[in-house]
Parts: sequence; C-alpha cells; structure tokens
Amino acid sequence: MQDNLAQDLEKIFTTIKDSSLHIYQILRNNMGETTQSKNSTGDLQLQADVLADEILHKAFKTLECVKEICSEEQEMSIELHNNGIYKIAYDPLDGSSLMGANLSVGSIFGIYRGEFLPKNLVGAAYIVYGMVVGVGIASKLKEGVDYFVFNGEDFKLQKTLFLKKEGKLNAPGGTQKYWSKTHQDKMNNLFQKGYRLRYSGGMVPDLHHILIKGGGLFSYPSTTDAPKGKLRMLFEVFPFAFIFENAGGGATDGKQRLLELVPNHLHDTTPCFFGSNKEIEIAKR
Ligand code: AFP
Repeated sequence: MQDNLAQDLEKIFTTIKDSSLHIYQILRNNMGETTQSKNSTGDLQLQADVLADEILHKAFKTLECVKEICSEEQEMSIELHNNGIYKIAYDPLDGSSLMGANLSVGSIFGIYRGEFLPKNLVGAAYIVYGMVVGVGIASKLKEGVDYFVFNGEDFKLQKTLFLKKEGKLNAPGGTQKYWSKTHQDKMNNLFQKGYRLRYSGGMVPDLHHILIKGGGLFSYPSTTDAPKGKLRMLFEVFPFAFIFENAGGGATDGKQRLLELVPNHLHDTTPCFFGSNKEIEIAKR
C-alpha cells in the first residue's frame, strides 16, 4: 500500500475525533456501570471501557492503512488489514475509576509505523472528556500539539500547545506511602519552590492541564507497591512522551528518555516523568 504519511495521519486523527463523540455519548448514558468481565491485567472492566474499546476497534477497521491494533483492554494485538502500514496502540478509556465522581477521563493513542517500538512513533493523540470534548494531536510532521475542541458542530483548532522552559504545576502520582526517599525529596523540593499540587488521578486531564498551562511536572515513579510503575508503555507512556517532546518538553523514566525504552511485553509498565525541560532535569537528578 502506498505510504502517504500526511494523508494517512489525517484519516486516523479524523477517525479518533469522530469516535470521541460516540464514546462521550456512552459516558453520559452508562456512567459508572460495571460488568462481571475482567480485562487482560485482571482489572474489573467497567461497561464504558468495554464499549469504548468496541467503538474504536470498529472505527479503525474502516481504515485500510491500519495493519494492527493493540488495546489496553485486550490481552493480544489484533490484525485488521494485511496490507496496512500503521499499528495503533490505545487505551480506550483511561481513568474509568474516576467516572463515579464525575471527573474528567480520557483516551490515549500511539500511532506506530512498523513494530510497537517508540522509535516507530509517527503520531499520538489524546481525547479528554470533560465539560467539552477536547482532542490533542501530535504528528512527526509538525511541531507542537494541536488542541481541538468540539463546539457542537465540529472540531475547531483552539490552540497549538507548546511548553515553556518551566512551569508551576506538580502532579505527583502513586501512593505517597510507597514513594522512595529520593522521590519524596524531589516532590518536597518542588513544593518548597512554590509549585501548585494539581492531581486528579486521571493521566489524560492531568497531563493536558500541564500542556494547557505551558509547563510543570507529572510523575508516576517506581514505588514499593509498583516497582516498575503503573502506567503502560505502549498505550499511555510512549504516546504522551511523544506528545510532550513534540510540545518542546521532555519525558524520562528518571534516567533516560522514555522514547528509548524497549518493551518486552505489550502490557509492560515503566516509571515515568513528563514535563517542561527544567522540571525534567530535576526529575533526572
Ligand atoms: P484507572 O484507569 O484505574 O482509573 O487508573 C487511572 C490511571 O491509570 C491513570 O489515569 C492515572 O494517572 C493513574 O492511574 C493514577 O494512579 P494512582 O491513583 O495510583 O495515582
């Protein structure tokens, strides 16, 4: 199949925008419902998770250029078109445990040309379901993160987001009781400098908040209860690492660039820090 990256990404991003409206409808109809089924890592699946995954699977199947998909809700990846070029890894509904509280949740997408390796990422996107539906899009062909908002008729480009050198927000994930002393000191250091605590427990709104405000740090470190971190490389960490670097910031596991990591398994996790460059330097210390 002819590889025309700009056109193919346009089709994939349009499909993500269209799907966001169907998923938003489900969130409004099925708030907080659970099913008996469990996902591949044993989490109880909420009705909305299952339905969001089905919507995206069907939507990506309409694109000949998509070879394979890998969903956080499925154990294995699924082949869609033998002659396809791109592989899409996605978390159909991230933060579903926050739905009962009516807090914002999101979807996350990584678009790989070739194997599911960070060096093959050609684009990434997130959907944030809040008081409006917002879609952030990053492409290998363009700097910045294009942020679109649905205005009731169509998606309007609201702003192209870039990170400044430093920010004022600190979003420290994970159970503090299980943080290492080093991590505890890093977080205290930021708060002593006057950083504001902004953490909802939803990766998508928490990271979008830092992008919209132009800077800060989000962390989900290695903890004694989750030594390899909690967030998954393929569908959560690599897409947002791509997005933050596209916005002029950085993304590290505390030692190296997240986009240099190599997963051994589709559902591998990693400690992760995303932010503007000054905060990433602090995270690496
Ligand atoms: P759920 O999908 O179970 O709600 O978890 C959300 C999440 O994967 C991610 O969105 C958050 O950043 C992270 O977990 C929050 O984890 P902690 O509650 O341990 O900080």
